[in-house]
Amino acid sequence: MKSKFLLPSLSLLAMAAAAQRADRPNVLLLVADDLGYGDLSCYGAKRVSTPVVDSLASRGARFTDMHACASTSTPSRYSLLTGKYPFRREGTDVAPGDAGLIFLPTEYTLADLFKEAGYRTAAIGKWHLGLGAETGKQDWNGKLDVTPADIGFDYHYLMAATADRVPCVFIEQGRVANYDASAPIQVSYRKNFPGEPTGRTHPEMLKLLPSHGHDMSIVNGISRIGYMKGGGKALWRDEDIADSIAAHAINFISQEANKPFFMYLCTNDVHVPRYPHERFRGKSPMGLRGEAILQFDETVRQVVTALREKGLDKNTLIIITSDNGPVLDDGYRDEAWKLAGTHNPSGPFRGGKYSSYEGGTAVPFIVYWPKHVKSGTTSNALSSHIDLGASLAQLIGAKVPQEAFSDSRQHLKQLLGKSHRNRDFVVTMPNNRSVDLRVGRWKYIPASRGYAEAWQTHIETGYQLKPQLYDLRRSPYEGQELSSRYPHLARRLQKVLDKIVKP
Ligand code: NG6
Ligand code: CA
Repeated sequence: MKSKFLLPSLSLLAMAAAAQRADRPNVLLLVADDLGYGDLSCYGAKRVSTPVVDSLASRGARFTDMHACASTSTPSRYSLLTGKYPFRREGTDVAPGDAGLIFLPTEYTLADLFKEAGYRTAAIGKWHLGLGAETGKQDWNGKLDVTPADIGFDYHYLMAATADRVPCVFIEQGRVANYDASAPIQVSYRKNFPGEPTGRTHPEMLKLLPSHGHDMSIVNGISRIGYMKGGGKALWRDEDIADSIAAHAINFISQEANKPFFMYLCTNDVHVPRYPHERFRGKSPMGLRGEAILQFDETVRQVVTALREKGLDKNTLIIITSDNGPVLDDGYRDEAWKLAGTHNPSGPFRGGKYSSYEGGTAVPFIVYWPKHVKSGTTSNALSSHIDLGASLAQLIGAKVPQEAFSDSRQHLKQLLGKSHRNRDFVVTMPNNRSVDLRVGRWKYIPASRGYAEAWQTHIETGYQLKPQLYDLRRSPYEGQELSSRYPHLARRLQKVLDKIVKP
């Protein structure tokens, strides 16, 4: 009798679980590089128009107070994928192109989460999180010993670091894509290979000149950080990077369309060197940086069109964001600084990439999922990338190991724009590896060392030898420093921060 009673209810449970699984959305996490809060027309940009992203924003949710975890790529992306602050681990600084994988293979990532839940998972585009077991020891002519497969990604097609760092080749499933056996690859971050031209020795070979740094090996008429030799047909052409990333993303989406996917899709736009495809040339009054923003919008169009054509657009949760704040002169003479005109890539915020100020980590964040996110939502909730891990686990009903996503909190309602409640606090890490704090309207920047203004990039870092306190409700631009007016509050916020950093 008992078993008779149990059987149907078990199968009902199984059916319910299957129904829930069938309803689980694909997740497309699209991360731009150095795209500023003010760089999209849906965030107020006037000198550049991003109609595709704007349309997703207007049919979904647009966040106005979302923060990346750090103001540079490597630490920001490490935290996004692990739900752990970058200051918890050494070796999460901006990585050279020959860095070993910066994750421990045992570290739980968003890719692990989705893979264990039966999703197929992919990382495509800009990586900058290291490859191989050991820095400088990769075999670029064979198979890499440690790859994103070791942290949950079934498929990868990646730039090892950034477009301004060697090796200038894509890595697909642990091997150099389009490998050219006639031009074996050598990489060094210490010294040049005898007889190889560099930006310093052969500026006449360059189609884009460096403004600071970036004067080492020349690939495709652009000098980079680091030295490389060989590559032949495998070397990328900067003009084709965006299309190649989009094509590989679309190809992945198209395979096994009956199985849900998680894709971590990272554009090279709008990081330096900005050298978009010829079809964008002359299309922006802001020159190459403006064209890179147009190209970013075009990448989104290509991928969203593919989703629609496969009938996947309704049940794909699309998140569009950036890894850190913007910079105009990041090392090449692309005239971004001069041609920006009235365009403020940080929007209303002070500082930019590298900064402690809001401009360092305040990023665009758009969530589109017609089934569950109400069209036209604007969320002013104070939010952080750190919560994606716990929130997406909740979304797909997955149980994660206890130590997983340890700094991440479940804010699924906020993520879907159904609640506009602030996170209790948001912690961010600027380039000098100090730690800054937001609690509601208040921004607290502890005393830290470093240049107050980085003269090469013209960015105000906000690093000062005394603590700073700002009221963002009074002005989002951190203008009036209030720590001597509210000394108790400043001390209290320092204590909050101390507890988070050393729990
Ligand atoms: C800096 C580079 C800059 C950029 C940045 C990392 C120089 C002078 N500057 O060191 O061009 O590559 O690192 O950017 O080399 S990020 O967005 O990937 O973090
Ligand atoms: Ca970046």
